[in-house]
Amino acid sequence: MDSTVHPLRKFTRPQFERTTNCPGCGNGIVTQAILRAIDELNLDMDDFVFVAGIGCSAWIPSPLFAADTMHTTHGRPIAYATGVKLGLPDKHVFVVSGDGDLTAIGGNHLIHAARRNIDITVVLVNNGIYGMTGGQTAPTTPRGIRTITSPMGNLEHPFDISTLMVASGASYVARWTTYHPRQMTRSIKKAIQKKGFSLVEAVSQCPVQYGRASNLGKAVPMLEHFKTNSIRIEKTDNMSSEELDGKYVVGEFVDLDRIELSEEWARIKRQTSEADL
Ligand SMILES: Cc1ncc(C[n+]2csc(CCOP(=O)(O)OP(=O)(O)O)c2C)c(N)n1
Ligand code: SF4
Ligand SMILES: [Mg+2]
Repeated sequence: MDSTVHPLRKFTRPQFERTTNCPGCGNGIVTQAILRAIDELNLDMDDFVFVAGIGCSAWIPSPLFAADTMHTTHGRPIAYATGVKLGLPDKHVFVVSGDGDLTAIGGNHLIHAARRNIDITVVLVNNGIYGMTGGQTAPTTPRGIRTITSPMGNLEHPFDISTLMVASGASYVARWTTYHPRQMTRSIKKAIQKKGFSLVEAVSQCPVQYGRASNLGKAVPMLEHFKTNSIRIEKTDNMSSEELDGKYVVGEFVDLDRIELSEEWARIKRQTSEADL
């Protein structure tokens, strides 16, 4: 093999030589974590359907990945993915989209997909902002952070997405930052293999919008910020909310087995067709 060719290049469409990401964007690290997970599991891209919404992170699979991809509407990738999974239950249905897409306009789709426990894998890129539209406050923007729509600092509390997903009924939930690419890859592998709704929250840097408005700066200081402020979930048991303020709690939040929707759907269809005979 030509050593100048990136080992994950085989998973991307040959006509695309560049991604749409700005230099230093965490989306590149998340892209590699997803493709490495597929590579390490020895899975075929033809077994996947990737579904994206609208936003910078939604460009991760579409049109780059050499697979069936759907670039859908803002806030609706989970709804499209639900239809794909029920129609094509043998496919790995994989949603990649942003925090704004999946927890603001698409928030209800997300919690109800977790409640239904449909076998979809979600990688939710949480950069704490609406990156693509110029850096507006999102439901994930930390308190006090300046954005173009909160120039005096955000007054609102952000969602804790991973905890929200556990409470909604997801079967597998993990959170890592882009400072943890190996752990993120391992969790994506588990999420793909899990029969049920699984979500990996990828806390990621947007140096262009988030970094600029909040004065956190460029990619490297943002990665250092993730490194310094991350804490493993196992160590948080006796910590107060004040001690956890500003920290990124990382690790596996849940890993369990529950009745899954597409299998139940297939069972009912079988019963109905047997009753018709
Ligand atoms: C119905 C609808 N509302 C609003 C928009 C504008 N819009 C496009 S992307 C986006 C936010 C994207 O933020 P996020 O999902 O966090 O992705 P990021 O760009 O940060 O990766 C918005 C508000 C749209 N395209 N469609
Ligand atoms: S605007 Fe931010 S999230 Fe979007 S590609 Fe650029 S750095 Fe990444
Ligand atoms: Mg975002």
